[in-house]
Amino acid sequence: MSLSKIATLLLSSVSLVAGHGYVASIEVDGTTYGGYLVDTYYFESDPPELIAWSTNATDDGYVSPSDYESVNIICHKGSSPGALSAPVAPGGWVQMTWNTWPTDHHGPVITYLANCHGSCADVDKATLEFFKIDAGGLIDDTDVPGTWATDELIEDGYSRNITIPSDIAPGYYVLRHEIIALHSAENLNGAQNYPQCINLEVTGSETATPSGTLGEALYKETDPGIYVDIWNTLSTYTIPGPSLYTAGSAATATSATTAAATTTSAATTAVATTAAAVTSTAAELEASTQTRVTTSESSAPTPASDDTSQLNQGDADPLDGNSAPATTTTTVVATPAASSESSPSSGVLSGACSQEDYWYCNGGTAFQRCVNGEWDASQSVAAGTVCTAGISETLTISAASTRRDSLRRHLARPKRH
Ligand SMILES: [Cu+2]
Repeated sequence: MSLSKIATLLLSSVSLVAGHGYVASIEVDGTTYGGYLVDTYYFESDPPELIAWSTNATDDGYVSPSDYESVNIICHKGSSPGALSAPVAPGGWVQMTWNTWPTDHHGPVITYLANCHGSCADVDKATLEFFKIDAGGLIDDTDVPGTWATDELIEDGYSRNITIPSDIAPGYYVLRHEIIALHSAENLNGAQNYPQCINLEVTGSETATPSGTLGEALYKETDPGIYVDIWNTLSTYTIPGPSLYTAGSAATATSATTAAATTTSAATTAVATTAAAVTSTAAELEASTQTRVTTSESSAPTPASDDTSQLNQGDADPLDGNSAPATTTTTVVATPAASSESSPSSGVLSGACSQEDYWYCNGGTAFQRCVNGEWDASQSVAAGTVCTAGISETLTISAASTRRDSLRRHLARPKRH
């Protein structure tokens, strides 16, 4: 063992209290693969060959926004490609499981693919062009700081399922999976990115070759989904990075007007999804492989009940204010193959519904009802009230928490790392 490694080992044992995480195992179309156990393998002279990329992030640390234009953001600090790759069919699935995740490190969970144009084992990571295939953001902001994709991940045993687009051309790809922790993101350069990469070999004979974005161009430190105060109520949250690629869509979904994308997973049924009812002018489509639904990149005015007049005391919040135009929301309803209802949390629903007379509360501020098999028009809740987000048999309306509440929470929150 080198002196530098010993020094790193000593340092890392000191900083273990940080208690972040890394992807410890990966399941691909039913086969389980080991992750790069950075706190072990980094210190071994002959670590195992893996599909996972190695890193030197032995402190379980993160990449800062100030590092977004460096190679560190691509697959974490000091990363090198995995020697192996896992075969996966178009429409197949990948489950990324973290060893742990701190409950207060709320934020989006995002996954990309990039074609290696040959083996990924010796690819130059700086040439990889990533397209987004899965993203979860703010699920429900009823109770600040809200329920986030990280909270879902923790609930699901520190894991997230990702569907490979069903039309992707065969070849070797890097899958870049990432948590962005936003608990300090009200500060410029306060977000924390935790990227993790693995190699896949997409099989089959499909033909789609979505265009992508270089890792060093994915984010900017002032992106609205990066520099954001989650300790205040958010009327919307913009998942960072380029638009989501969905099978059958153009590579750049931002120009789509109306599209109906249907993706059905092949052979496996465990996490097969059907994407339906895409109605959009712009933006982010996100569909997780479970019974999640999705938000959009649309902006909406701050709810009228949110009194900003007195309590906004210099508390910089880039999403505050009423200047953002309301735009059409994008909704992708991900439904398990076994059918049934999804549980949307944000975005206006349209089209068919299966649970007659059920209510859908959209982000606490608007509601719809399933009438004659279709979602009716969205209506706002009364000023000063909120509904409990999600689909349910009864619509629960309660008094809105005030700005003062969230400000107090903001000021009283514990010290964070
Ligand atoms: Cu931390």
